[in-house]
Amino acid sequence: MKFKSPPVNSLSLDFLTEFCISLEKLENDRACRGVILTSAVPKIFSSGLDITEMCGKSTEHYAEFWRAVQEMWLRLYSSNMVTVAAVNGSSPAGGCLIALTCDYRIMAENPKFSIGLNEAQLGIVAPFWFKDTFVNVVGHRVAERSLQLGSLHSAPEAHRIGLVDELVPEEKLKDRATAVMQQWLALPDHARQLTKTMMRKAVLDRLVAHREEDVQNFISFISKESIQKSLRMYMEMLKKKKS
Ligand code: CO8
Repeated sequence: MKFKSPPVNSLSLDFLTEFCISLEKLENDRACRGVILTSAVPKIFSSGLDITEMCGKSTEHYAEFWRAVQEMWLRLYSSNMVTVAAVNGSSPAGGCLIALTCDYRIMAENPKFSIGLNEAQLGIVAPFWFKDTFVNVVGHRVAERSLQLGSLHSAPEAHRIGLVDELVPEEKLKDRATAVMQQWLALPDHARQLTKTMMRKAVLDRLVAHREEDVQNFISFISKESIQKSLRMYMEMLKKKKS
């Protein structure tokens, strides 16, 4: 599956809705046992949640948007398919979450590409299920430091801390992702799927049990004037960086 929502593959409500529908179709297709996620936008895997969806909108909109973010994560983290992220560009915040949610991550070895949960840099806090997914990949200490600092790690550093499983030259990314997929698909589906469920169930169950509470937390947090101000300043900073 190739993300193609220029300029930066930000995760808007439309993007998330289409992503979930596409995933569901693949999930229900018995002939499809695995999916490689990558980007058709040069230099960017995904810029994370679309910040404009979280700025100056109604409470109803925030609720709908946040449910779509939850849905994306729940579907991907619990997928029966083998999921491989071929990270061919920068991947902050929600983009990093998509990669973390996969079974295996391969990143293009370009040191200019960065990946991480940088929410703290925006003055916002990564939700508990972002944090849980991160901890499950890199361990508690690395996650704690990286989350508090809102670190964006260069590709080599991401590999060093275990945030991505391997680095390959960009032109070899597709072939390597295909080879990894073949390796994972060589196992019997039922054994692999049950093992995946065993490893991920507690974290999945936690969001399922607190889903509505999590929506309300998001709404009250994002509606705060101080948070809105931080997000507006961040967007302005992105625009200024350009000029
Ligand atoms: N949302 C909306 N618009 C964005 C986003 C985004 N995430 N990222 C970039 N854009 C826009 C830019 O403002 C710019 O718009 P315009 O052309 O109108 O000026 C356009 O996309 C292109 O951006 P750049 O010029 O910056 O493109 P570059 O190729 O130079 O850089 C990057 C690409 C590296 C992706 C850079 O744009 C960047 O760092 N973006 C910000 C990424 C980021 O910090 N995302 C975090 C989003 S928050 C999130 O995912 C989790 C939130 C959890 C919520 C918890 C609340 C309780």
